[in-house]
Amino acid sequence: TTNNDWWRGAVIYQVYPRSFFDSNNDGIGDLPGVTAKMSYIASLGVDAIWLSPFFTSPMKDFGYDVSDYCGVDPIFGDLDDFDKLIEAAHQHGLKVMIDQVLNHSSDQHPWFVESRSSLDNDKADWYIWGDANPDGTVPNNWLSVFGGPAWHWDSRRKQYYLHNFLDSQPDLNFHNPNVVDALLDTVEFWLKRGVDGFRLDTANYYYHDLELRNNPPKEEVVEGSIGVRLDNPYAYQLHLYDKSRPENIEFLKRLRALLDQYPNTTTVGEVGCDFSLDTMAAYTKGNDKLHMCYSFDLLTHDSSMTHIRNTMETIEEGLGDGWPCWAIGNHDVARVATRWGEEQDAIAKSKVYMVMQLSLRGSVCLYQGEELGLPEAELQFEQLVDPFGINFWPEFKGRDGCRTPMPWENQASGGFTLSDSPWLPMSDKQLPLAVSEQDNDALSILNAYREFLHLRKAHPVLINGDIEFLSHDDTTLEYIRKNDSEQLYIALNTSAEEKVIATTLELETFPLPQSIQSGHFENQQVTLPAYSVFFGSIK
Ligand code: TEU
Ligand code: CA
Repeated sequence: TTNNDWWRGAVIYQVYPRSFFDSNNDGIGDLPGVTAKMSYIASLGVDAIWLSPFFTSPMKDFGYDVSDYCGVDPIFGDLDDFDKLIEAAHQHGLKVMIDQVLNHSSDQHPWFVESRSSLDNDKADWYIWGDANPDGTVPNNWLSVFGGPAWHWDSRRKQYYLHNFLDSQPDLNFHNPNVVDALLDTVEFWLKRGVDGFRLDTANYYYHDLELRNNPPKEEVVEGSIGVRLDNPYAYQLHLYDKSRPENIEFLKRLRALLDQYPNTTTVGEVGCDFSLDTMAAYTKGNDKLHMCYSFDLLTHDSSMTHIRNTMETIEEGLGDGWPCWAIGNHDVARVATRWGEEQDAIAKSKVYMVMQLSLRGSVCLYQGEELGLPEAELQFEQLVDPFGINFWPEFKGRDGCRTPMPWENQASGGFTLSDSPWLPMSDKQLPLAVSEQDNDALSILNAYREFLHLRKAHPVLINGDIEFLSHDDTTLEYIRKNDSEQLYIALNTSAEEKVIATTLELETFPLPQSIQSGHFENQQVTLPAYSVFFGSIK
């Protein structure tokens, strides 16, 4: 790989700034807090940071509702703090990617304030306005991801506007070229400021069907298939018209042309839809649209190796010269140690998934706290702040449980803040896993991450090698990574039982760090104790 494609196989550490480190003790993490912890991030051995939104925002969706795309919200600091963050990151050899929420703005954004003010202002069609039916009902059957119809009545214009998310997050009208120009200007603003790339929020939502056709019902509804809940009617529609429209391809090409003027920059698009693997392929093939995408396919409740193998094989078939990126956790889903773990063995099991994620083919997004094996925080209804969770309680407890502050130290405030009231409480379940507790424990999951990330760098086959799957059952998986200089055999066991796999390969044990439970090879048999992995060099 040349410097230009550092992103192929990069490990991207996602920082949720509100919950990372609070530098001024107001209870909310901020940009100087991220800068203060830069050497910790660098100590992990990751390549880049993805910063969740820090832009000016009324915070109805905690920053995913932007009211000034070129400003820093005072809660997080100012532009000067941002410049310092970039500088510190670059000094540590880390790239910085920021989160662009282009699909929708806040309803407080001046563009929307103007758009809603009359039927004939300059920005009248910068958002998606639709007339009521003669009986006053909404224009069509489109639904909001966060519950209820995707249309909200505006009494001044006497029209509905479209919002795929909260009604305080109106969708921008990408069919209007002025909107696209204005958004690309904001992207360029940050490129000029020295960012190395973007995570693109809801990258497949940008265009809607101009005819406003109804979405058809979905034939088969699968639990958690795209991170959408079965308790939400949204899951029962096939989303053919409200998002994932073909016009998006041309927009992504324009976006890419802009990025190509700034060498060594990259994008990772978030893709959430019913045909996410095809969409990821369509968006990344040809190296003229997005660099990478991630989907919700590994953010679901299905942790079986059957599902993982199917996902990987499907993407490998469709992707061509495109490049995938995998996330097994983020700020939208229950923490992976709880979602895929069993209370007792969560850490041992998480280490196996860590090795899996870092040895499959593709780049990796690693969500803050995953390296600590943090379980989902348990919150009471009264403690919730996520509107999505509040809407769907108690079937769905929302996204606050994966967003509680990072435990830096094992004490009441978690070393996150000196304030008595952090914006979300510290989780008692997480404090024993604080950074300070794990730092000096050679066998901790934190050190396992560091050691394995180091090993990954030392063996580029794990980054750029081809992948070939051998056998699997629901809890074991074998595969080979292969490039011109190295061939590695990998076997994983995510079950609590010992597993034995027979092989005809001639293997030489490839030593793994002590922090990772390792299997062994003898008489053409790979023995995998509970929650272990085995690596062999193929002779
Ligand atoms: O998420 C998009 C998205 O599809 C999620 O709403 C997802 O379905 C849900 O969170 C699963 O639990 C992005 C951001 O990652 C999310 O934080 C924002 O709330 C959302 O867009 C709106 O900007
Ligand atoms: Ca603060």
